[in-house]
Amino acid sequence: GRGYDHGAIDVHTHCYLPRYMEMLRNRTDVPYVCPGKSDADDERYVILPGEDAEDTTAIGRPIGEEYFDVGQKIRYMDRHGIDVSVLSLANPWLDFLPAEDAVAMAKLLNDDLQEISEGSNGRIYGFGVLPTQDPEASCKEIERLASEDCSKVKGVILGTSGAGNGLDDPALEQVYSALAENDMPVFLHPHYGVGNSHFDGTGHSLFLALGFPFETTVATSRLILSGAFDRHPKLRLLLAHSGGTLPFLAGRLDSCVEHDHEMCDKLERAPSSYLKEHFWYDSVIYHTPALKSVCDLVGSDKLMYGTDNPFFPPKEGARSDKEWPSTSKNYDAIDGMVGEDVRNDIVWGNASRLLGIEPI
Ligand code: 5CU
Repeated sequence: GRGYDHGAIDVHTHCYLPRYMEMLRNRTDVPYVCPGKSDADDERYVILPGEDAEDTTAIGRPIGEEYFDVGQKIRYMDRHGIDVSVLSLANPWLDFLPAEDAVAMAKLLNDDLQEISEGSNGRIYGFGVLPTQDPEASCKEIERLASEDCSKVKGVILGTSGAGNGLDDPALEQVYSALAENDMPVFLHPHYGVGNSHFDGTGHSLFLALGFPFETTVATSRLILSGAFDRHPKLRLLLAHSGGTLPFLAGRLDSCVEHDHEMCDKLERAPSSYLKEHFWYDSVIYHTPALKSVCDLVGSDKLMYGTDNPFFPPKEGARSDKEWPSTSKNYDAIDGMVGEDVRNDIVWGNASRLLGIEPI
């Protein structure tokens, strides 16, 4: 053990629920799942732009039980000192479905999540999924998720596309009202990348290292600049990957808005003040200096533990009993933070307070 008061609450941990996997197996466009080369090989998951290009020899990536089996998730949690996981569907959620299909699928998946959590002895909670293509249906689903029937669903995961036009789309105003009124935090997560044309020849490394956090940075900045938090003072978001580049760029964002004729009078406050009040940040950044920069900007009560499991498995494979280096690296980064209270808050306390999760 690393000497924390509790095992961790992992707020950034994904699962493609069995029902979602079935849907992926029945598709032939990205995202889809296809059989491996032989019966002994894992199926392959084609998820990211370009992964199915004709000139690649390795289509997609192997996808095994670690992506969809909750038993595997619990084994991984036990191996890595994680008491509680707040499961979310991974990207690209329901973005690619026609609205009608997304509405039906969201309900079913959210019910699956509730059922899995109920049978988990307090080890699993969930972030639900919304059919964002249909804002009105999303509002209804938010109300349902806030009811006793879905008590284990503690918030929702959102991508950056919204109803197709980004998060500052006026069509989403009703969704933000519903989220705020129902006290439902949003876990904001990238999928599409920003600046992708600059990443050729680097595999997925720069797309994931830079394109993902750039996407979160742009989507969050646009949301703030749209005045959403002046209109919805109770809206709260948890940002993936420690807020992209925002903890570093917050001062520049403030200064550029202040000096812009079009923007300077539009917001009630400087953009960085919304970053302090309305946002929480996961720790999936692998580096103490980056965690310190989040805490310096917003305070250590806004940072919480995450792993990104089952992405970034060990080289030996996801189902070896070895510790995952990507997971230990995140713990190491937290262990570099000064103060026992601070470390305990990051690993357990902050998520427990935001999401109302009790010790097991
Ligand atoms: O490795 C990847 O592609 C990913 C992904 O798609 N989603 C995620 O959350 N992390 C890594």
